[in-house]
Amino acid sequence: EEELALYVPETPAQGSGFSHKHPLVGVIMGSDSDLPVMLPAARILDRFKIPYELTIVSAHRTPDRLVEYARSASSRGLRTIIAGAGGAAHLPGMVAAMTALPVIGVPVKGSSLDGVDSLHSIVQMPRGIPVATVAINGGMNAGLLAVRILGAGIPHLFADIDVYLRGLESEVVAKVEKLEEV
Ligand code: RP5
Repeated sequence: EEELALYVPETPAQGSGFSHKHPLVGVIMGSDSDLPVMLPAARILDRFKIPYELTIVSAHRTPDRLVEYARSASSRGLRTIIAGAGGAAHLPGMVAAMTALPVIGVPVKGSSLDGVDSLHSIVQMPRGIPVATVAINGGMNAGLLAVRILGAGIPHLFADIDVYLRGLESEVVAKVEKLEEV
């Protein structure tokens, strides 16, 4: 069982070159039932040694907590927020309305409408308030997008992303070579 209380990963910023130990990315979700979808985002941040925090903020069940979280995010040192929610998924959009930080929305697949409800709720933001929306259950890509947002201004992180991409390339090349042996 993963600990859901606000937490910093085991290996916060070691070797990453970040000068402070405060989280740079906020990973939030509407319910603990979203955790399986959001954990891949956290694992990506672990992999790139980016300090983050992970917690539950529900737009509907904890509206005051939502306001407090979003309003304090940038002054607490966060640089981007990943927000996942299912159903009538207002969390990412409401957070984006209350902070100037970039917000990445993760539509979580619910039981009745297969996540299309969540996708539409998150992606159809009104003019002026953008949310960068990833695929339904796209937690991993949300993590990678957060890394890219940070990496654009941090050369060694930018280089790490390139190494990651070369790794993906090598995996496919290895599979191609294996297929040629068949
Ligand atoms: C949303 O409602 C949450 O983000 C979750 O995806 C969905 C169901 O929540 P639970 O009833 O499982 O707590 O707010």
